[in-house]
Amino acid sequence: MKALDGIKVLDFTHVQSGPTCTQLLAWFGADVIKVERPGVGDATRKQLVDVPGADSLYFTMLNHNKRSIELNSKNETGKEVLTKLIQTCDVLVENFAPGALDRMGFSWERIQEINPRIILASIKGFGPGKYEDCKVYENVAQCAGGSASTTGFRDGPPLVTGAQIGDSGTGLHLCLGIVTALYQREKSGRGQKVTAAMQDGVLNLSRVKLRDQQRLDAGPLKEYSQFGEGVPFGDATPRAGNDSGGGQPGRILKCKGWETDPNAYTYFICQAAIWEKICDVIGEPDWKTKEGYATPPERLDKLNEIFARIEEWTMTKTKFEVMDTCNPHDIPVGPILSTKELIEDEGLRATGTIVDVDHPERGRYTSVGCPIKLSDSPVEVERSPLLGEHTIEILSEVLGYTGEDLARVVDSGAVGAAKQAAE
Ligand code: CAO
Repeated sequence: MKALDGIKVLDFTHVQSGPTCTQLLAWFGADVIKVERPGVGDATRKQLVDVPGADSLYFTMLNHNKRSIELNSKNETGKEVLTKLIQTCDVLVENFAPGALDRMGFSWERIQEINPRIILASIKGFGPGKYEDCKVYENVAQCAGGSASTTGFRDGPPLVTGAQIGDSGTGLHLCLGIVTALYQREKSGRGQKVTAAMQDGVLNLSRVKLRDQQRLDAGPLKEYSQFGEGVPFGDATPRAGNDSGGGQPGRILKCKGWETDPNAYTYFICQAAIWEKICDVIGEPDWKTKEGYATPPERLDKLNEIFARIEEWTMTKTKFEVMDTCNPHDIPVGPILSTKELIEDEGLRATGTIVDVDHPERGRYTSVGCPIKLSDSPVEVERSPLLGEHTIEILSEVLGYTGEDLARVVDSGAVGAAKQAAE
């Protein structure tokens, strides 16, 4: 038994943000039916192709455990099938450009008429307002949501991060909205509209930077290295490099081998509670009691000096040796792990967070499994569907088309290559 057993999701999503959300729903046990344009499908199937003729990793890694139906939602018979899907499903998830669903003839009002219990969940780039009609991709959201202006070094340009906080981050937000709406429906009996704007999702994840924006009114941000360097603050939260910027100062420091290995670094946190242990480990026992070093507020204008001394020590060790030495003392450190190291990580494989998946077109590939673990709803990662692989199965088993009626739909051309599949 899975947590979302019995929940049917009409998955009208594409690219990354929406598919991240529906993949999670599928992993929690929902029957996710991905609707794709006949002969074309989700654009990512053919983006960043590494195995000619096979669905790309971009697609396969975002669409596990789903079924695919090819359906032209602008064709009359296609609209009939879509209407039946809306009648049958509990949730419709979409991340089309603004207005696309309305242009297909499926406004929220129409969807509610068809099925008052359905939850319509949408991702858009921006919420209501002057940018509501804009198409948006990941990095636009990172820039518009406060992440880019606060990422990078003070003397460099704004930076985007590798973590897809705009797309996958918003997918996560939407997923939470959907399960919450399903929970409310238990009591109200009604569906509702759930929206998550990518700008809002990034802003939510950048919350601490808005905290710092307001703290600026009370004076300089003493936890930022800029303070110790005597550089005045402007009127907005600055980029702070690798400073933690929070209550426990931290930095990325070089480890043994940094000259040739771009990832021979560790994150090192000077947690106040274990300051004395840090002093012992790095060979500065006098700092435990020395004036200007003994308490956290005293240290704030000396962070560059303190981290330079700690780095002298970390540079004598590999990032894993730093971890092994610091962990027994409860000193919070973290090796900078490369994607290669992560994909080979035995621990992540043991928990199912890194999995190998077999695929008929591309063979075996590695993917990221479900990062959320439910003790009563285990996840088995299954390969993504081929384009239209389940068209006939969905028409007949889910929607009940049989005999001449099924032949009529298949012959109409609304469901792509289903004809060949049926034969
Ligand atoms: N049958 C018939 N038509 C279909 C269809 C189907 N099964 N599926 C999609 N279409 C049509 C849509 O109706 C739309 O047609 P109209 O423009 O005539 O209304 C058309 O395909 C294109 O859809 P789109 O505008 O959503 O796609 P795009 O590639 O032009 O834009 C994107 C992509 C991501 C920029 C846009 O969808 C968007 O802004 N989405 C919201 C924000 C978002 O999720 N961004 C993150 C994407 S991941 O980086």
